[in-house]
Amino acid sequence: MASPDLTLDILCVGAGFAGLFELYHLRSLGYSVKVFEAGGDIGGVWWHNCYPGARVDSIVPVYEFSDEKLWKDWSWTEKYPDWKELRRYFQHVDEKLDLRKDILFNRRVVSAKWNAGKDRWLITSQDGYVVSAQFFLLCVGNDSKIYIPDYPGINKFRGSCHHTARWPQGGIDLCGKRVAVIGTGASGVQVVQDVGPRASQLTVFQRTPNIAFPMRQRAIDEETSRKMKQELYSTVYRRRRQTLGGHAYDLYPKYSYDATEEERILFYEDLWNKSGGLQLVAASYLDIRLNQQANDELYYFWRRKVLERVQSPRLQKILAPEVPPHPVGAKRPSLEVSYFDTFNLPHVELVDLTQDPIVEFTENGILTADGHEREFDVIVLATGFDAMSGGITQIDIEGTDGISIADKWAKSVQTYLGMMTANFPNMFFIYGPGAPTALSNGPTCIEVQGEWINACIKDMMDSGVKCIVPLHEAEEQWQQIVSQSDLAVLYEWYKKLL
Ligand code: N01
Repeated sequence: MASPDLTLDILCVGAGFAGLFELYHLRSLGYSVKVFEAGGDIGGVWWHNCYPGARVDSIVPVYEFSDEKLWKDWSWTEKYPDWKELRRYFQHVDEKLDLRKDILFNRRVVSAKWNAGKDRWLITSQDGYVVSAQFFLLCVGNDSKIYIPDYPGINKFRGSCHHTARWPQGGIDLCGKRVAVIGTGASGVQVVQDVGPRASQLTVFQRTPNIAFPMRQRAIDEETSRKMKQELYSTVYRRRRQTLGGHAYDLYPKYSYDATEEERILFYEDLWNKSGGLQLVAASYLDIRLNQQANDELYYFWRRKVLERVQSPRLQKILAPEVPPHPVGAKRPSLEVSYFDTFNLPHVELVDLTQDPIVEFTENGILTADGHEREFDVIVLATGFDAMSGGITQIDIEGTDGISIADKWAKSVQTYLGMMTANFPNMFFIYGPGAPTALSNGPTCIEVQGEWINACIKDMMDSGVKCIVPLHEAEEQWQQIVSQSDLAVLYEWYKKLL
C-alpha cells in the first residue's frame, strides 16, 4: 500500500454546497480537513454548469446557506439567480469563511481503499497524490457524472460539441450560429430559450416532452432584500426544515376531490399566476402525485396554457401531446420563461425523436432516421447525468469485503439513512442516493444531513470510537422504508399535514 502524502482526520470530495458546509463546520470543531475538488474553483454544479441560460430552479433565500453571518450582507438581484450570480455568492461564502486555503482544485479523486489494520481510508487522486484519512466524505452531489449517449460517429463531428455540464469556462459565442440541442430536461429548456433568439438556426431534438412550469422570475431590489432579511429569512430557514421538499412551502392540506371543480380550477390558476415554479406540484393538493385522475387534470390544465402559446398544430402535438407523457411531477418539473414561445420563431425547428431517431453524427451535423442530415456549427448535449449514484460509483472505492462500491450498487443501491453503506466504514455521502435529494431543495437537505454526520463524527472522536459502519440488517430495513414509500406510506405522511 502506498505511503500517504498527507494524513488528515477527514477528506471531503467536492467543493459545492455540501463540501463547503462540511469543511467549515468540521474545521471549526478542530479537526484537520481538506477538500479535493475536480473542478477549477468552488461552487460544485455552479462551477461546471455555465452553459447559456443556466440558473437555479429553487427560489432564494431558500436556495442558500442558512447561516446569518453569510446572508446578512449578501443580497440577491433575482428570485431565481443565474449561474454567474451563484458563483459570486460562492466567492462571498469563501471570503466570509476563509475556505479556499483548505481546498485543492483540479484534483479528482479516483480511488479509495479501507485499511482495516489502521482504521483509515487511503485515498488517491488522479495525479497520484495519496491521503490517509479517518473519515471519507463524498460531497459529490447527485449530478456530477455526465451522461452522453453512445451515438455512432460522435467523434466525427468537426464543429464544437459540448455537454451542458462540461461547457467551456470561457463560453462560446452562439450568435448567428447553427445550433443543435439534444435533450429537453431542465438544462435543455434553459439552453433553448436562451439561445433560440440569437442563433441563426436552432434544432431541438426531443425524446420526451417537458411539462415545464412558468418560472415567474422577479428582480429583487435592495429595499426588498433588506425587508426580506428583516421579516422573512429566519422564518424561512426554520420552515424549510419542516416541509416535504425542504422549501418554505408545502403541499396544500386538502385532497383534490375535497374541492369542487371550480375551486380546483381557481386554485391552479392562482398557483400558475402568482407563484408558478415547483409550487404547481409541491404546493398543490396532497394527493396530486398519488391520484391519477387528479394528476391528469393538472396535466390538461398545463396543456391548455401551452397550446395558447404554440402556434403550429404539429408543434402543439409534440410539445404538449393529448396523452400525458408521464404523470406530472414524476420527473422533476423544469421551469421556463420563454421556452414554448421560442418554437414560434421561424428559424427554430423541433425534431420528435420518437418518430425520427438520431442515426449518427456526421462530420457536419446529425443524420436522423428519415435520411435528413442537418448541418450545425455547435451541438449542445443536454442529455443529463448518471444521476444519484454515478458521482460515487465512478470512484473506485473498495469495501472491507474487497468488493467495489460500483459492484455493490450495480443491481440496486443500498444505503443506510441515505448517508452510509455497509462494508464501507467511516464513509459518508451527502445529497446522494437513498435520501430525499432530488425531491428536496439542495441546501436544506445538505444542512440536515451535514449536521447529522458532523455530530456523529464528533461523538466518535470524543468517545474514542475509531470506526462506524452500518449493519446489513439496518441497511435492509432502510431500503424497505425507501422502496416501500408507496401510496399507503405517503398517505400516512400527508395525513399528518392535515
Ligand atoms: O438532465 P435530464 P438535465 N436521446 O436528465 C434526454 C438539475 N438542473 O441536465 O426525458 C435523446 O433532466 C432526456 O430525454 P428523456 C435538475 O435537478 C436544474 O436537464 O429521458 N435524448 C432528457 O430530455 C434536473 O432534474 C436546473 O426521454 C436523450 C434530457 O436528455 C437535473 O439537473 C437546470 C437521450 C436529459 O434531461 C438534470 O437536468 C439544469 C438520448 N439517448 C439542471 N438520453 C435548474 O436549476 C437522454 N436524453 C433550472
